[in-house]
Amino acid sequence: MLGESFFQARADLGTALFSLGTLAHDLHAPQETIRTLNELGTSLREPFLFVVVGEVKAGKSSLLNALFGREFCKADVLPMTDKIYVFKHAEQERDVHVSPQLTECHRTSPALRDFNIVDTPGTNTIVPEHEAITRQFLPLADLCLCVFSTVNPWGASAWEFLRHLHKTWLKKVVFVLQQRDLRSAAEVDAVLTHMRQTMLQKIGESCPIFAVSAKQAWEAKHTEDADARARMLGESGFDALENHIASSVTDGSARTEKLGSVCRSAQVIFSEFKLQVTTAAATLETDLMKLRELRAVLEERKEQSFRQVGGMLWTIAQASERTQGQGEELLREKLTFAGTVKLMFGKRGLEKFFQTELENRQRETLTKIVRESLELIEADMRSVWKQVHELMKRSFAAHDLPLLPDFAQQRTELLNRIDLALIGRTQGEEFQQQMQRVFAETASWLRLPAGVFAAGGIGAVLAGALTKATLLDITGTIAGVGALTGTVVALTKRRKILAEYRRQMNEKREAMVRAIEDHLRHAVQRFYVDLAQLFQPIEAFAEAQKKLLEPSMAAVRDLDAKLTKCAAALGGTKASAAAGG
Ligand SMILES: Nc1nc2c(ncn2[C@@H]2O[C@H](COP(=O)(O)OP(=O)(O)O)[C@@H](O)[C@H]2O)c(=O)[nH]1
Ligand SMILES: [Mg+2]
Repeated sequence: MLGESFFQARADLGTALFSLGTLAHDLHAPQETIRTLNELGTSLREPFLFVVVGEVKAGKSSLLNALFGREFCKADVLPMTDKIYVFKHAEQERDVHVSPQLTECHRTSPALRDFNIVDTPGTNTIVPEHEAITRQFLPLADLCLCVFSTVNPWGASAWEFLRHLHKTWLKKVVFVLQQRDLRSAAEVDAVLTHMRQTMLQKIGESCPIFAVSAKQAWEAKHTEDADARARMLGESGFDALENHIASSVTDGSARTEKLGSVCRSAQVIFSEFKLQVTTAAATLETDLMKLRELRAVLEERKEQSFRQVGGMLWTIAQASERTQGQGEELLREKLTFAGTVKLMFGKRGLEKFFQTELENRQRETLTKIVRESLELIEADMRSVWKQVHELMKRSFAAHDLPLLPDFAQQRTELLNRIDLALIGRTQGEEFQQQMQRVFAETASWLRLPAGVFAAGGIGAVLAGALTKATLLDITGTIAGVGALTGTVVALTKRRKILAEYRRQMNEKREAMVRAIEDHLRHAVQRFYVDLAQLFQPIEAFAEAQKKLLEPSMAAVRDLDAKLTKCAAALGGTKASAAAGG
């Protein structure tokens, strides 16, 4: 096929441009970029333009038919002297009469997708209009085939036509001595020598010249046997002509340079996309890693908070055990014989004394411990917020790398929102609101009115309420113990009374510690869930983006290979499409 390697390179580049267009679309590239890509693609499809000139019956139409292996120009016994015919590709065959001198022949022949052909009437019959039109085509032409026949190679009109051609157009002219099969080799050589001389004399140029037989070439191209075909093509002189056309017009020409330039433009656009996609992917990877780190830090801090709660509970248990011991001591002292008798006879004095005395002691000790511990927990939680905020600032610091605009914008928005939330909570009211939320259940368990936290820290509020509640219902214990004494003989039962007091108090103390533990653990848990929720949107975003980016990453890899291959095939272009990345 004529210009095979050129068309292969062009097809490869076309495919690459198509993929690039798809990627541009996926990445929401600016309209301008998409338009540029479309234009690059369209410019690739521009067909070559071949113009054929020569005298009537020189064999111009036959030459064209043989070149493309298809009979789309009519080779006539009767010369077609009337018109210029432009052969173009179309889905439907028809002739469009543009003017009395010019007809556009729309043909379905696939070769015409890549080559537009201008078949001119003979230079010896040319009218001024024909010549004017022919001259219009020449500047656009990639090749001008000037055909002479071995039958009558002296055609003066052809030389006349060429003499008026601008030097620039002469560079595109290739001379073809047609119908070579009608003469002997020696005669053909003599004609060629003569033509070379005339060329220098008349037009002052030494254009390439080929002696061919379109008849033989046509037959060759319609021969099944490959060896015979090659031999016949050689004999017809066509292979030399076609090689020349391929190397000077299609492959080695300005057209190839144009492909190279389209390829370079595609590489520039691609390198921008590649940088954006790979930066986005790397950013996502880092973001996700930082988020995992953050989660690990939170997990660590949570463990720490739980340990703190454990310590606090131990202190509470210790203190209340101590107070209980003191109470027991007191009880033992008062359970003298007389005291026991008084108890047995129903006097409530002792009971009242115990109740006030022990409750006051318990309250004082517990309030202090609980308040201090809760203040520690609160400070700890506040410091968690601060730490997380610092970590966020460090981990997601802004960078100047080019990112996909949509991606960059969404990511920044999400990060800003987290930042705002973090600032809000590390200082002032929002933190208090969160504490209120976190301890909401504890508060309702203690029957505290809503909004009570606004007044001060959770320590003061909860500690006060904790001891007022029925946790250490000493009254109940004493009453129970009192009831017990009523039914027994005092002295012998003193030990039993003390034991019962101890049992009940232990039970209540344990229940209290357990209840406090439940609530504090719940609050800590909630605090961290709350905190983790803050990062959920950016995590979800990063995961979703990672999935979304996968096809683009694959496209980038594919395009990298495609464009590198194109650049290498077109030569002279920079070795790799990776230039930008
Ligand atoms: N023997 C022979 N005849 C040819 C060859 N090329 C063209 N002819 C004949 O020459 C005549 C004129 O050919 P045509 O292509 O119509 O010439 P045009 O007027 O220049 O387009 C036709 O009868 C062709 O069959 C060739 O290579 N060998
Ligand atoms: Mg013709």
